[in-house]
Amino acid sequence: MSTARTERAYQEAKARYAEVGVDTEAALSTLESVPISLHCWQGDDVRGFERAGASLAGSGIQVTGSHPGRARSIAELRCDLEKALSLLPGQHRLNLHAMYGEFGGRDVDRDEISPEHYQSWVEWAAEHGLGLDFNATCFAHPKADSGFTLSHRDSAVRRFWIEHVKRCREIGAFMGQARGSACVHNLWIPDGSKDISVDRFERRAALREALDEIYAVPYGQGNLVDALESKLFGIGSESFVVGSHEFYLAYALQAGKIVCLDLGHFHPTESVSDKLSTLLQFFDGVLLHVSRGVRWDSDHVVMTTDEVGELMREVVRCRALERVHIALDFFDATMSRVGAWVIGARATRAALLAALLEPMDRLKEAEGAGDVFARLAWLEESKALPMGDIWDYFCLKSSVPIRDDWISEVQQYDRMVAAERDR
Ligand code: RNT
Ligand code: ZN
Repeated sequence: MSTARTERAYQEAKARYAEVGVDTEAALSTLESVPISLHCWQGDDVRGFERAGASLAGSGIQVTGSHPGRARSIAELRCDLEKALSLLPGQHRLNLHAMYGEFGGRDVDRDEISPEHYQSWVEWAAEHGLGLDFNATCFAHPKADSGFTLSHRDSAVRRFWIEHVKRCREIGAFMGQARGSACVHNLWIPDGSKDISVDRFERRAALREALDEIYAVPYGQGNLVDALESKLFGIGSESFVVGSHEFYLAYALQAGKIVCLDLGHFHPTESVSDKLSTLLQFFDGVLLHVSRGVRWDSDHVVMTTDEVGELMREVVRCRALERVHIALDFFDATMSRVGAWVIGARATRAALLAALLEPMDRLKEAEGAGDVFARLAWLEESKALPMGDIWDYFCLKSSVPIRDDWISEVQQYDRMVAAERDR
């Protein structure tokens, strides 16, 4: 697709949108500035770079596939991220898990990590203009093998994980300060049981107490935002999950924290997008883990599904772009890992563009007048607007490949990486 054709198509599309009261220039400048947090763990199948070598056993999350080319070192992961970023329009952040520190071949246990282990990530992020987000890693560790961490019945195990998360918050605040942009520290724990539990109250009381201790250390909101991620069930926690949605909702509200909504962590018929307009009444912000669950919390690569579309429309309709932190969360080892990042991040941003291009004035007018027919008609008509031409132009202006040009770039990189890494 030539530059001239892309520009011509954009001008026509812009005029078409103007007819329905949508300013495409304004939409594009907003789209450019909204950061999407890229999850580092898609690059290496959630393994991390600790010396002991992590296994996900007992963690309730599962990576499947054996596509060649997994990143085996920080250098390889950065190289893959750079490739992905070169194909992605708009601003990004990098979302790190604690197990991705630079430990220099030493055994640094989770309760011993400190900011120095993440210094090189801060430098790399600065070089690429990325903000940083962070996550405690309360899984893939012998002390998590029982399926319990912060709510473990043994206080020594609880203490270990409390220390880990406290350190993670310190590291997050360090990253936020260093990058001049608040770091979102998200806490997800696998705690729960496969079968029916009779001490739900005790486990939740233990979690509550652990969280109180963890959050007792204050960090300025400008440096650190604390988020809590609930789950409905996991492998090995089918019957009981300590950190349920209600638990964190109540905890976060009284403690001044925010909650993380992962698209794969609710009943399949439950609408996650509908929760936004409620949460935004009571909380400063919301963290989104944009994911795609297929029958369960399978963490498939994100596509522009109806669900993602509806979620982004709600973010825009709630005028909450400043308060909603958009992060990706999926892991798929059946295909090019760089390709998976690019599909997911482009799909998320394309869904956001579609939301920003919604003929809002027409819709509001119809709704305000009680004209439910016109509202529905406009919702349908908006689907036929030429969004693809606006997206192509956005890619052009962002100096990333237009249309399908990025597919062959990924394939070429993938072949090179596979040849190098899996000999
Ligand atoms: C697990 C949660 C969590 C993880 C990452 C690796 O069910 O979704 O966000 O995917 O922390
Ligand atoms: Zn998640």
